[in-house]
Amino acid sequence: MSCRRGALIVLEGVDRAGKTTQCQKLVHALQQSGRAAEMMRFPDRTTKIGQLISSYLEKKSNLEDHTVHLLFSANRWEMVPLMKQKLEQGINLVVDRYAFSGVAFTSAKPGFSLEWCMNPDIGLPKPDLVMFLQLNPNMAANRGEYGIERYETSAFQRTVHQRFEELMQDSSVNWKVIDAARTIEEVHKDIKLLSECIISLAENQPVGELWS
Ligand code: Z5A
Repeated sequence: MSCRRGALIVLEGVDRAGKTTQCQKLVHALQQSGRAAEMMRFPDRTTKIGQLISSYLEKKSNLEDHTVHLLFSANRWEMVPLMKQKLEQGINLVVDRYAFSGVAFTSAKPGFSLEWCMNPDIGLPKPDLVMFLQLNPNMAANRGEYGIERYETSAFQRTVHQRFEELMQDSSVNWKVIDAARTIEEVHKDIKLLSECIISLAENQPVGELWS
């Protein structure tokens, strides 16, 4: 395989931080500059596992907490062959939420340690860059009411935010914190710059394994 690999770029952040907006803008900008880029999102609600998760999030069904955590992880693992294939083809993948959301959300529930939550995702393709869109709860509230899906309450989201802060202490992951309280264009400019740098750095290196 002679072509340079694509970079795996992840956007994480609290509810309404602008992850989806920024993923879409980044993919568009990279494509406009002549780079191959595609967006993925987790959960991927299109697969059979994703449909179980979607029904749970929409509160149409209940699942035991360990079980749903493992389903979120399985939903990432089922996409790994496709992710690896695309990266090898030189396609840059821009991913809306990844294992970090998985750990932050489940470990915000009583009785779950970060360590237990990280275990099923050990060995996933390691992101070359994880950008955390930082937004305080008051600013998030100004972007509209919380939705009706599970987890969409301010108390739970505050605990999720603390778990993300703990995850960001891990220097084995290339975290960058982005001030998401600015305009969409200002945030995009930073994200694009960081992404262009990491694409150049990643192209000659093998894809790593997360948390291993
Ligand atoms: N979850 C889990 O438990 N375990 C896992 O392993 C994974 C996920 C992967 C589904 O998430 C839920 O699954 C999620 C985590 C959990 N639960 N919660 N909460 P989802 O990805 O399907 O949906 P979402 O993550 O809830 O979307 P979001 O966080 O609400 O939104 P966002 O992507 O961060 O923001 P947005 O859609 O781009 O923008 C939100 C609004 O703000 C919109 O009106 C924009 O126009 C506006 N916006 C965006 N940027 C700006 C700026 N800069 N200024 C002003 N307004 C802005």
